[in-house]
Amino acid sequence: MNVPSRVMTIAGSAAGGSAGIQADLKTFQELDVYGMSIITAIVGRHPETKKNVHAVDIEAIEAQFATAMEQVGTDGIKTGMLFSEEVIKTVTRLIKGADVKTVVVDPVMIGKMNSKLLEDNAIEVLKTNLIPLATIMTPNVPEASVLLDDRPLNSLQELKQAAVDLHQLGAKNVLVKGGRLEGPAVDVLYDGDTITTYEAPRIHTPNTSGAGCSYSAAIAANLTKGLPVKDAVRQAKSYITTAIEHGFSYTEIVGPTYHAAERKYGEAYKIKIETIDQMGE
Ligand code: PXL
Repeated sequence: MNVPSRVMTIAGSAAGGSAGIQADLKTFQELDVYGMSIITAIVGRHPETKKNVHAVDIEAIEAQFATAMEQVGTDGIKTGMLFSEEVIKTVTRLIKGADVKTVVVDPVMIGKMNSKLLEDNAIEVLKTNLIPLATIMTPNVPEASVLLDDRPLNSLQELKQAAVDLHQLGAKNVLVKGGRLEGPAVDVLYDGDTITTYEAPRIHTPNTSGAGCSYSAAIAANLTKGLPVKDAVRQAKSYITTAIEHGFSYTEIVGPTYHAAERKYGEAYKIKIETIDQMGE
């Protein structure tokens, strides 16, 4: 029997189903990989206490990981919300012990609804411990800026420089996602050798909750299928752009991307790709 490749997400639970673990698992299913989840924190705002991030203890994280590895094993790991220094150290240790080929690190820091998903004192261990294990890291503009000591990033040229500089942290590939800038949504990949840009048209919609999670989950899925990094990113960018185009909301609150969009409507977006050897427009 032909079995799908296996991908594990180590991330937070987003109760509304648009982001975090839930977005990752929906993406994995759409891309026909076998998904597993290790929950690092539970995000959901209590109506009275207003508490939004509920910790999961280290023993429970280790237990989930051990169970998934024993029952299934994995071809790739994607990390999302890790919240604390202690969780990052644990996850780093677990990944190191797992001997896995594909590691996608999405350095999640702040949610769309402004939830704080990473403690300030955890940024340093993220940089020094976990990022060096990454096959690819996938910061958005605010995350890239924080990882570069609050460097302002306002142009494509600055994103290219950011990708090159972030590569020093030790990830094999750096994808800086430019969706938060104006104009078309251009992402920059640096592999230590060449810069590749991926351009999709800007889609004007408020319903992009979980887009970053789903994009990096799609990259992880594609890598475990054996696609080279550049193709894995291109196909993931197309997948997420189609999902964003068909995003929707059930309430007044910002809604999810539509994970099934590409399956239903086909690959709608031909992503424009340019590769250059060195910095330059
Ligand atoms: O979209 C970032 C994100 C990641 N992970 C979890 C989240 C969110 C946003 O709310 O809740 C668990």
